[in-house]
Amino acid sequence: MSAHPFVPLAGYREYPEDEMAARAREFHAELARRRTVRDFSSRPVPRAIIDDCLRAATTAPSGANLQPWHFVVVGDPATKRRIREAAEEEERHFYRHRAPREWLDALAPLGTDERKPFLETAPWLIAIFAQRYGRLDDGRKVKHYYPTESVGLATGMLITALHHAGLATLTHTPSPMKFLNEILGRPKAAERPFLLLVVGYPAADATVPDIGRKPLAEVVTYV
Ligand code: IYR
Repeated sequence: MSAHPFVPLAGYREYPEDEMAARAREFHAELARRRTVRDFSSRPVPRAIIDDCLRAATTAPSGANLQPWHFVVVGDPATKRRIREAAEEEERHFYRHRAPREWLDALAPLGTDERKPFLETAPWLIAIFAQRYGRLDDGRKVKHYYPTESVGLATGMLITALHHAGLATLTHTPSPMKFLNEILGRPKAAERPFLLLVVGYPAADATVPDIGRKPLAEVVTYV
């Protein structure tokens, strides 16, 4: 591996403190409007917008900067249908047999069940894979570090970017998700499906559960 030169920190910007405070406040207000949506419109979303949001996601920090992620963006109706069918099969098993009572109770306020029509309705599904290792051009393996953490960070940035652009998302985690490797032709040993992000406009009559976020005092401790 060749050593990289160091260059000046050109992108960093410092703001006057009052401006910094306003930016922090406004950014929170924008993110606080984000809601996970389960009712999607079929209205198309231009691919260029998805690409820019993916560019934003791939700025995430990652272990040794190895960027251990792969995003499969699915717009093809036949592939979306296959994903829906496979996910619903897993979910049927989850809701009817696999989920313990305690888990079903925790999900009750969300009103979820085994039906996942949004997997066909929404214009885009983004299947996010975490790579345990990558490959050099000559085929040799390169071990990745902290792939799960890295992909979690990139996914958070992707959700933020999509929300900022004016799109709705649903973080969907059918379990197990190995069918995504099969359907999308991703290598099974190297890549683990991390989650399936449903992306589009909310349906005109979309509703969301009346649930909130824990207050800061409950989730933050200063020492
Ligand atoms: N994967 C199932 C169940 C589910 C689990 C959690 I944790 C959620 O926050 C929501 C749903 C489903 O998608 O219905």
